[in-house]
Amino acid sequence: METAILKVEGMSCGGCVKSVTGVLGALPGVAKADVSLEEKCARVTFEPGRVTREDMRRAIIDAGFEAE
Ligand SMILES: [Cu+2]
Repeated sequence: METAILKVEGMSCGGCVKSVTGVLGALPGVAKADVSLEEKCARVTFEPGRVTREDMRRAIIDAGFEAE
């Protein structure tokens, strides 16, 4: 397992945090996603080879937020 930390912009409440946590958690290969509204970031534990940072970034953007 590896951990990736992505910056997430555009979250304004607990509902946004739930959305981002949900889309990340739904990606195959993601074991765990911790999303912080205060820190504007997502800390993702994942299986390298099954999912990439770019997949995570894309999922966050598709959910309507900004990610890098
Ligand atoms: Cu919200």
